[in-house]
Amino acid sequence: THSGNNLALLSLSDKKDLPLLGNGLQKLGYTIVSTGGTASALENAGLSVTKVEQLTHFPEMLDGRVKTLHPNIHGGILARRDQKHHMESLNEHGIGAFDIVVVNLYPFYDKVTSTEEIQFEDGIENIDIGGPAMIRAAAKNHKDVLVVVDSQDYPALLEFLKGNQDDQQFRRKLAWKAFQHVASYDSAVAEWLWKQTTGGKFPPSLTVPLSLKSSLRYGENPHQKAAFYVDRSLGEVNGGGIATAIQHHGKEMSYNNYLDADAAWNCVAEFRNPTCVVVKHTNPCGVASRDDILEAYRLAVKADPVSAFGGIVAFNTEVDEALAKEIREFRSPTDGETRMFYELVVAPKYSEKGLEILRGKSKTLRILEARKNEKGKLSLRQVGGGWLAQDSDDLTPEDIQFNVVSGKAPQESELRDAEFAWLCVKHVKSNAIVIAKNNCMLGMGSGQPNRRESLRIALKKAGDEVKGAALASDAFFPFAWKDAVEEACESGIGVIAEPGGSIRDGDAIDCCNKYGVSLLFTNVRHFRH
Ligand code: 93A
Repeated sequence: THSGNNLALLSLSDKKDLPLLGNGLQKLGYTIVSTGGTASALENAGLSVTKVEQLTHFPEMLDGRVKTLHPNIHGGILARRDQKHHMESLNEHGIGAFDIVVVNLYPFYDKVTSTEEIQFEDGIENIDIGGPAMIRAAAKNHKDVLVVVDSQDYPALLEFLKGNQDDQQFRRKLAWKAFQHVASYDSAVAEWLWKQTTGGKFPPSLTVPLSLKSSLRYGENPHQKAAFYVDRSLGEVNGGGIATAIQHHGKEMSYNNYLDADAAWNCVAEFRNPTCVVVKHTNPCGVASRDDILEAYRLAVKADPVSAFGGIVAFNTEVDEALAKEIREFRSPTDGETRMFYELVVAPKYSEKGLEILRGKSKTLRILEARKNEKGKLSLRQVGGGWLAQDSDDLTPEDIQFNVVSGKAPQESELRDAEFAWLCVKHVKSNAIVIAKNNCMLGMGSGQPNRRESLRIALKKAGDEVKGAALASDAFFPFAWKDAVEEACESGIGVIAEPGGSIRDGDAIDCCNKYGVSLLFTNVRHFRH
């Protein structure tokens, strides 16, 4: 041991596993010093504790705003044990040196993101000042002071203390985590204050509080190192999305798994009816909505069984026993024999039985339970030397109008198909074309640098089923005659939905009128680059 005092300072808002820590420290002969609430909790657990006031000879004051901000506390944390005059100063003032500092902060994130509206003053009071000061002091002096900010690290701390070997690596790791923790905390405060002052107007303040979730085995390719960070600006309680999904089973999530799961989950979560989405390389290659989710699943796979193999399957309904069995047993429609293989299943819920059956499908199958992304989130992308920020694209068919610009008006069922295709096309990489009918995607063309090529791919996939189907295009057609619009009309498409806005809109309308196809302008574009 370093100071010989065996003194530990504990100040914890979140009392999780406090008895475990307190007992462990006491057994190892440590004297515990604590702030009011933490001291009470320790006493309730039958442990003896010294109150901070006994060291500071000062009551906790200003409603607790000043509790630990005192030389008798900070001197005991910051003194360098290898500097004689530091230790002499401590002696002179009767200050004991702390070996361990365990602090977690006022729950600021949870407070300001809780579903109940809170007063501005409440937010302010939840900004912890004394806690970060202790954490930073201990982290600075980590050579001699162990700093812990996460209850998950209690067992490792106790193990470390039991051993006789000092390990500076362990201490540095704790210090790194401590500074990470405080930095992310302060970012959340800054972000909240920015929202309070500007009402959340664009451009946003970019103190995005990221905290490391996990390091990944590798990035998009095996030669790239990678890690995954969680955006804590929404709080752990309310933030949905893939970052907060629970993994119930399967191999470790990879970089590409996260990308694909995100794409699949974002897409499926936008549908109201029971829907299955199959994604490959971030593009939906099968989408189907049905009252019967089993049927939706089969149709989504059948849309493109070759691509679906090794893909990501997403549902917006619970995966129950029947659905899990279907996922386990379903054979590839290409040969009717091979059982379908997937990287990952993501859904909002699993029944106990459903989960058990899926677990039995394969050891590697990743099973994720996710909550819906909040709308109005900031989307960030990196370019060389900077970041691009934009609002997330939250518009769905319910938010927009499908204006009939052709002579012929679509039938009610065609309009439904167009809306379905429109919701799909938003999730496909540009240039994006989707062909759909009867709540099922029949074909899609994605990522081609020219729209006509995307159309041809989509038409080829849809095959004969294209007759009377709806076609959605994420952006307008620059040319109509002898180009994409005419090709679509000739294929037998019943209705086309596109943003409109081209100088040749007139050609597109004339062309649709010639072929008796309905044309809808949405005035909304859904580029996805
Ligand atoms: O209000 S503070 O910023 N002022 C302080 O001096 C102080 N010291 C510890 N908040 C302070 N704390 C925080 O109190 C800790 O970070 C911890 O979250 C909490 C523990 O209080 P209690 O032990 O009374 O529950």
